[in-house]
Amino acid sequence: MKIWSDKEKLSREEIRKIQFKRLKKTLNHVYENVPYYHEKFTAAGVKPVDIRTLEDLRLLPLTTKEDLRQTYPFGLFAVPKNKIVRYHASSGTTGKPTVVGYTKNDLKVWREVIARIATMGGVTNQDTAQITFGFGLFTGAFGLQQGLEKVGAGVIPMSSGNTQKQIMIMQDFQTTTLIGTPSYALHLAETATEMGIDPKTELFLKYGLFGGEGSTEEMRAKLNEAWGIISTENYGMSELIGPGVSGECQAFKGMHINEDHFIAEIIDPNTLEVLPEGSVGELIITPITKEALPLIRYRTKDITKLDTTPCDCGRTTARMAKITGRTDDMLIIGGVNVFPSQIEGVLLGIKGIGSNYQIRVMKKGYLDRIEIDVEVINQDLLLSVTLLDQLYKEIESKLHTILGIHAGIHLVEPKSLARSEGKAKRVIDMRS
Ligand code: DLL
Repeated sequence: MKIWSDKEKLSREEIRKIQFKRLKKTLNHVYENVPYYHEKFTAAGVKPVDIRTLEDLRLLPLTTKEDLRQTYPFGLFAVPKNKIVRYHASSGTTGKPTVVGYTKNDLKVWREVIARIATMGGVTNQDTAQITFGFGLFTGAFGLQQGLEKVGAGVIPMSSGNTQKQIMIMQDFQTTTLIGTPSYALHLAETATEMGIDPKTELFLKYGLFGGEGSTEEMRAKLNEAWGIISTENYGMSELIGPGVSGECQAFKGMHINEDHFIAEIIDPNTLEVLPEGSVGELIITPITKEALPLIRYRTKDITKLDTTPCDCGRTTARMAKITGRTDDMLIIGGVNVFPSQIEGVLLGIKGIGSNYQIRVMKKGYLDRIEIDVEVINQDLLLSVTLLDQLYKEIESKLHTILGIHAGIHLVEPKSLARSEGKAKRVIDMRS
């Protein structure tokens, strides 16, 4: 099986050497060019010169989404705006998104790390890859597109939705590689069957590259069976690059981290102490080649563990295990990140509804669905179809603007939702 880059086969010592050199460069870059980091380092009593070994990284303060929120939109950018050639964004915890930027070189790095992941998944220039992630501010689609093209695959930028058309194109273009979330891939297989097309024998898929949301081994087995494919998983995050942080090879022993571009640590999310290899904890990532937005020790909030033992595939890079959960309350709805605080922000800004609400997350077939019960303030409103419809539409469209997804809204009688006696349990996730 081909390995895209020699950088994936370096000795552990060589990897650490490269990481340290690039880390030092990145630290100097942010210290000199991002006043926010300069102050943050000063407050922590540390300067780039104090970092003398790779292990000294832990002396540096962690970065969180809150830091990005406070400096919205461009406060953590380390280059002037005229060096930015691309913007993307992901969900913030409130109404404003988290904005990320890329220089020309950042895009080059992005293409490279995706090319590696695509190769791990089996993709070559013989393949036709259909991207079902949404093209737009989300990093998933554009990120994968460029790297797949670098490998030489023929990309079909289908974007999200239009499920029946996706199947038609898969059939007519003889798509061999499916790119998307695992839940949408299952939905697609089901839809093909409903259309009277056997996904295994009447379509041409060989590979699935899935990511953007968690999945289980059971789900992989279902996907492989339904499509007759080899599926691999990949992981990433907008703040760090988008997809491309890590990807799975066909030894299926975890996702290889592109360690010449990212340093990974695992911390205890409560004490914030760095944990030894193999421990389960929160993943912290420091990108070490990013020019536009080099975040230092970014708290991903994702729970996993690391393994640097040799892999059967011949790559020497550390592998991260499947994400088993998050340390915050972020929900992932069909690959879209949703914070309950975003929903609350919208609801509390709408006249005519109370402050009590309940969010329910469920599966409809293989797809995620979010339903929100909201109390109206005035009982009489429930008697007027016109007013009710207006209110419903207002809530629906404001939530769609902020979340980027459609939620099912149920307007209910005043004081009909259960009141909590302690911490309000606003979210019921019925998916697991
Ligand atoms: O989801 C980037 C991406 C796109 C990765 C497409 C892979 C494929 P964000 O929208 O910023 O970026 O969401 C990042 O999604 O912190 C995880 O909680 C979750 N996530 C991403 N990949 C996986 C995965 C993209 N393979 C957040 N398993 C992350 C579990 C994942 N969770």
